[in-house]
Amino acid sequence: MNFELIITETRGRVGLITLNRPKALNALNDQVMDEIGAALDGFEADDGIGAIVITGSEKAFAAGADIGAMAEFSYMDAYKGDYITRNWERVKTCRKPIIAAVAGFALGGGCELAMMCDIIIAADSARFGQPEVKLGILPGAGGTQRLPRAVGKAKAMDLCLTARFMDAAEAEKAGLVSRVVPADKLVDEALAAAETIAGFSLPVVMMIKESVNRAFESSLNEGLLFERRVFHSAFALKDQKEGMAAFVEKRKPEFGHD
Ligand code: CO8
Repeated sequence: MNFELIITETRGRVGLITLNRPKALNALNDQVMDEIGAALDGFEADDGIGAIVITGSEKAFAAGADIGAMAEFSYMDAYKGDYITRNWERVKTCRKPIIAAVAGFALGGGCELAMMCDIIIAADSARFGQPEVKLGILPGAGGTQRLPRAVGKAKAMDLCLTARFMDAAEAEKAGLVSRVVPADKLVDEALAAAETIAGFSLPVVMMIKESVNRAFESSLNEGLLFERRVFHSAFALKDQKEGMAAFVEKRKPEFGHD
């Protein structure tokens, strides 16, 4: 795959996407999002890939949607062009787990892109924020919806209404990120976590992702019912037989990913 604004690599069973628009602090324009979508298409179609990492640079995961590209938009440009859903939703629909490895700024659409992923691992340099209010707009890719689900109403309101940034320690305490690591270890730590995930049964990993996401879409009872159905279906997998046989035989399982 040839891209201009992202770099894609395969590391073992992990697909790595590095945003590569350094002069604009990885600002997310249509081309970047199209390229991320195409990279995800490729990784999803590849049976050799079990998990994906999206990262940016040391200075910025992404400093937001591209302000210059939006500045002269009319309402009809935004509405008719289906601004946001057209290519951003692809991240949400990816069925393989995605880890966001965040160093530096993750602001506006950058924070929202990270929140569309399944796990956020932050460098100690990471700074999260939804500063759209300063531009006369509001978050448009989930900031007012995913952030309160992650950190609660008080902190989400604080970030969206005051535009202040949250550092990595605060983000971890608030529950937005799963772990904080030294900046120079960020990508290695994220790749190691992704490789661990990719070593498990791929269908089970996908079922877990789907089930945890269900928790945000349904009542507890509906979610529990969904989990039960998916749990039962896991017994149709060869990987379940292998996983349990390996435990009983005190050996490492060799998952065949089906
Ligand atoms: N869009 C376009 N260019 C950007 C952006 C951006 N979001 N952020 C930074 N840049 C550019 C700057 O214009 C500058 O370019 P140039 O060198 O040509 O002047 C370059 O990146 C470096 O930036 P700075 O010189 O400003 O670097 P500093 O270290 O001084 O400051 C900051 C870094 C604090 C990150 C600062 O650049 C900043 O405040 N950036 C804007 C942050 C922001 O407001 N983000 C939200 C954008 S709006 C948004 O994301 C809405 C999402 C809605 C859904 C998306 C739908 C598609």
